[in-house]
Amino acid sequence: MTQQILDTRFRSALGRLSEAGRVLTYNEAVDPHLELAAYMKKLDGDKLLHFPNVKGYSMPVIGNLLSSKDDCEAAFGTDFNGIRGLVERAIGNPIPPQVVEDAPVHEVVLTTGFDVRELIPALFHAPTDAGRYITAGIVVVRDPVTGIYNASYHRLQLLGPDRLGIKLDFGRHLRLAYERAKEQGQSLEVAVCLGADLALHFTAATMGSQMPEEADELAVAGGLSGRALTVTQAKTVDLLVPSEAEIILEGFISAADEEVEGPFGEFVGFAAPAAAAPILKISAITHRKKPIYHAINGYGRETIMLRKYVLEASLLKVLRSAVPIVVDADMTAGGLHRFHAVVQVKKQSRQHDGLQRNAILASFGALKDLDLVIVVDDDIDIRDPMDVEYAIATRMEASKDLIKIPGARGHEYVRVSDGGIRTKLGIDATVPFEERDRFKRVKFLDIDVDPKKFTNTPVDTAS
Ligand SMILES: Cc1cc2nc3c(=O)[nH]c(=O)nc-3n(C[C@H](O)[C@H](O)[C@H](O)COP(=O)(O)O)c2cc1C
Ligand SMILES: [Mn+2]
Repeated sequence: MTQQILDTRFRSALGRLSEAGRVLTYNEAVDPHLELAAYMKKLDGDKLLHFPNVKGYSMPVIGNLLSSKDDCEAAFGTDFNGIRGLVERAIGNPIPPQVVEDAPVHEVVLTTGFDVRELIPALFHAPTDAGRYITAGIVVVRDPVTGIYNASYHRLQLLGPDRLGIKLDFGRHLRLAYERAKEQGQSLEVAVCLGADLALHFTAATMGSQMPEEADELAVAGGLSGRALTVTQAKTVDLLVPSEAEIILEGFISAADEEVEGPFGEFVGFAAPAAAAPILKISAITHRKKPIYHAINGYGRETIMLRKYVLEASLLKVLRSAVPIVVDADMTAGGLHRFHAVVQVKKQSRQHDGLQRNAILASFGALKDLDLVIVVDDDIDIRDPMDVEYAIATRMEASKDLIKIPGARGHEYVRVSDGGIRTKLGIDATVPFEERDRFKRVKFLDIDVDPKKFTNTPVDTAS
């Protein structure tokens, strides 16, 4: 287990991204109405985008913060294997937050006369959306029954100067806390944190068996980075909030108040329909003197990248103990880092034949939302989709190598499924151990290419 301590604070991460050349700044004026999010979509999956000049607002906006492997590695200051290791240790080794008095997020405190729509450059993301949304807000709450702190992302539609529509899916811990408060006849105090420690961004995106209800997500964030998250008492609600966040919206969700929210384009690529949603009433806005606003496109790479390494770490933890020939796994981009996995195995004897299929079954057991698992041998580059397809083209025989598991449960947002019920598919693209030689790929000389030695001199076709 890694003992590494990382400085995952938001501004430290931004500094590392700049140093690594991972920031693209757009200095011209940009419209938060559709234009900014369109740039994020066009340039998705690569560098962090920085917009210092947002029309109508003084706050700079950043987008695509963690939308690529290179950005995640630069932001965390360790490679993706390191990130997976940190995630793995986090839940079992929580570090309670440390309460501090000196909180940059309280440099400016507004409790009256504010209008969130004028202060925050929340984007109008896509033309089919219902309005402007805060999308990278981490909602921190203390469960009214258990007293345990929870952190989760929830999109927030701007509905008035101090009114936000909040999307609370069933099965979420925040939903549970809200229902419990409702039963007690009380409203639920919350704090929406923007631009917090990246460790908190990761834990807030983690759910299900990877983040059980008993887990205090502020402490798990500390466990992830290896250092306590610093927190401070909020101004108008009885909650501890990350002291170094960029912006915090304090408020409460009242059981009596509902309004229509949506449609909004979600991670699966479709727009969720309009529906009644609870209202978050803002009681205070606090922020740094010069806050940086973070935006995430619902249908964009960052939404799904926030979970990629968490899911891979969970998958590998199960697979390595259940099926030790498993070497590595990748949750692919095309499968939204959630629905498809490529699993790499290393067979070392005839007795290992068949275990690749056990790995398929164990994968489906490990991650509920997985719908497709492709198993390949250790000479296939699982992070190169062409190489994975090569394995399918040359090593998979459809009459024998497709494993179908009908009627299993996946993600309810996948519209082709029946409310989440779907046939899961395993593809065995491995070679039987004894036949490996027959499938060996031709190797060429591993030569160093010096681009300077190549010119555009045309082929002489005259003589
Ligand atoms: C960018 C982003 C936006 C999200 N938006 C919502 C949302 O609007 N409503 C919701 O219920 N879950 C949303 N989620 C999912 C939850 O935040 C996520 O599943 C979280 O881990 C749930 O936490 P919990 O296990 O404490 O319930 C979003 C996740 C991300 C990464
Ligand atoms: Mn939780």
